[in-house]
Amino acid sequence: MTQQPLVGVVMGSDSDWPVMAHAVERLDAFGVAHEARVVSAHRTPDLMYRYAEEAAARGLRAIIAGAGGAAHLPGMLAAMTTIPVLGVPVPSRYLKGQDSLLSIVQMPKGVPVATFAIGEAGAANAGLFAVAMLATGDAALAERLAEFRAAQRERVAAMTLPPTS
Ligand code: RP5
Repeated sequence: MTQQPLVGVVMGSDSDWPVMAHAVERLDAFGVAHEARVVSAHRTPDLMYRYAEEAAARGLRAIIAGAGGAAHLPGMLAAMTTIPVLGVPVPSRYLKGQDSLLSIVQMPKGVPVATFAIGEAGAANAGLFAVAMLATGDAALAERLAEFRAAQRERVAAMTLPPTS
């Protein structure tokens, strides 16, 4: 996207991309300007610090942050900016993302992170949530969101099930 990004999608590693791409796909589908970057809380703490510090001045309105394991990226970003942070727990190898979920959702009071479901659904919903946030101040985007919901409703309403034997 060449437009000034409104949503930053960040993740702790390129191994998170197959999950986090689902957030980016939703932003793309709604034409929301965004950027996607690898920013690690523990491997590149200086980069993370700079990203959070510069986010507001660069015009970001929301940050979707995905991480797995001891997933402190969303919480650390939220600690350093007042831009809303949407946390996506990425499935981890041994604990299947339960660790990521608890790390992100259990923020002590004072610094919120909006936490989504583990994995692909969470990433997609974080993208949709960012769209919904921006749509509160953008009538055209709100209309596209309403159309998306209507299409989804119709698709589900038309679902049929195979007969039982
Ligand atoms: C976290 O560690 C990342 O968010 C990723 O989910 C996890 C594993 O990273 P890699 O070892 O695959 O780079 O920082």
